[in-house]
Amino acid sequence: MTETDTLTILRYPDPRLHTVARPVKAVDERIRGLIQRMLATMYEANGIGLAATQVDVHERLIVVDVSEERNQPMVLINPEIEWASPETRKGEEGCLSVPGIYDGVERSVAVRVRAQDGDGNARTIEAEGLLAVCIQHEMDHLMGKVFVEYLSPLKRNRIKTKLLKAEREHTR
Ligand code: GNR
Ligand code: NI
Repeated sequence: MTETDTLTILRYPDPRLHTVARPVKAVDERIRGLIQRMLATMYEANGIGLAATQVDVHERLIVVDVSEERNQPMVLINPEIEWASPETRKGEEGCLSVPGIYDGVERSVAVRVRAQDGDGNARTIEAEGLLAVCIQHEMDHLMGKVFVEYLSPLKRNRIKTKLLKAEREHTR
């Protein structure tokens, strides 16, 4: 068994994070390979989700695993929100593309999502709790939206400055 290569995760404020993804045309070998690399990248980074946008692939594909044991991978291709609960809750979020930053975001507490799985089969997912939050966070990425855009311009600018400085110091 050979290890799957991981991918580089784009970091805010990289402008490519604001690209709107296009639908996946066919769940073929290319997409299956991408799914495996995205899962390896998510697990290596200890994330609970990853959107293709974050690895500079602008197609509607996300992977998620909110299980404690990290053994319940979920693949959502061309996901669409069918229903979102009017009830919302503010919860602490982080993002692999915004390392070290955590802040509150208001989200629907439950969603029903229509998507294709890794075999190209249509399915409907009813999610609540952390899974619902994660799916909404990932679907925002596919629309070119990063969670810091829900924060005040002041907070967002502080985050931008902090990450650019960290990047400069790392590159030096
Ligand atoms: O790993 C992640 N944790 C997380 C925690 C609270 C709300 C959302 C997330 S998603 C994030 C991984 C990531 O950046 N996905 O895009
Ligand atoms: Ni994210």
